[in-house]
Amino acid sequence: MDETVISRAIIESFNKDLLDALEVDVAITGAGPSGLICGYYLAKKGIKTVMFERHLRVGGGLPGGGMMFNSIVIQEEAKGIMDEFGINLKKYKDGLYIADSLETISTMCSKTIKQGVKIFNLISVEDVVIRKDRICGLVLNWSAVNWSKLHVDPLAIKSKVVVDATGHETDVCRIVERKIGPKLNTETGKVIGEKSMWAEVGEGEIVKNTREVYPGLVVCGMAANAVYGSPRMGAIFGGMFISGKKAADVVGKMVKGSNGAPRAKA
Ligand code: 48F
Repeated sequence: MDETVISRAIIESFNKDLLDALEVDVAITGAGPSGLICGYYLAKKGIKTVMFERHLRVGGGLPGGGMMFNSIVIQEEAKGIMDEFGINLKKYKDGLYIADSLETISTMCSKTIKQGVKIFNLISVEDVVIRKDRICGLVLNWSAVNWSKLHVDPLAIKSKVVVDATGHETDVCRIVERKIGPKLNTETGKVIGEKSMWAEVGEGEIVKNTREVYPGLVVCGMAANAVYGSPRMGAIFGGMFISGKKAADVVGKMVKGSNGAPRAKA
């Protein structure tokens, strides 16, 4: 086996995937739980979706469970999503379940990729592409370039819809606010910022907050609560999953031309 064959196989296959990502229906920023779930349900609707994750690993805040105790809590309302993914739940008390955080995130990642979503890790979203007051793509760079503060220009992709699933950072919304001004559809036009922990209220409000926050930009997961000024909720994840699924419905209605057929990985 010639080493250059291995190199050629990797370079050719990655380049093909990256070229295929240049024009997509949906580009999701952040492969945490809400982004993964959103991607899974979009691909299931036959919508061409790619995802960019800044870090080496996917999963955002989920693998760490609560304070590194690697379990998460799920409410009854999200049980259907866990069942669809085939993730084991242990009943803790009426209406509340416990799941292993590593089983949860590895299963969600695997099923999302198998459903047809291409996830690019180690790539950061550093800006958006804009046309006539509408977000229509993402500006990307290697995370290593950003972390080492090298002066290297980015590349861009186009998408019909962008999803901000960046969690507490609310990165894409903050970029839009910084570059375009206070034009988000929040009370102030700006990212209001998440409030201190109140699990019940946060879990209730996250679904309402999952919506189009600027033309072409949908926000889900903890980013939704942060942009609209709702509380954080800690290691209970039902709202996060339901938010990801709702985002897929919102985005699905915005994207024209979906054939409604499941998108399977070639
Ligand atoms: O933080 P994260 O897990 O967001 P989420 O899906 O879930 C929140 C929960 O994990 C937890 C919680 C439960 O109640 O509050 O925190 O809303 O995942 C966000 C992902 O986005 C990536 C980041 O590395 C993480 O994996 N990310 C953030 N900014 C960027 C990014 C960026 N500019 N480019 C690419 N990825």
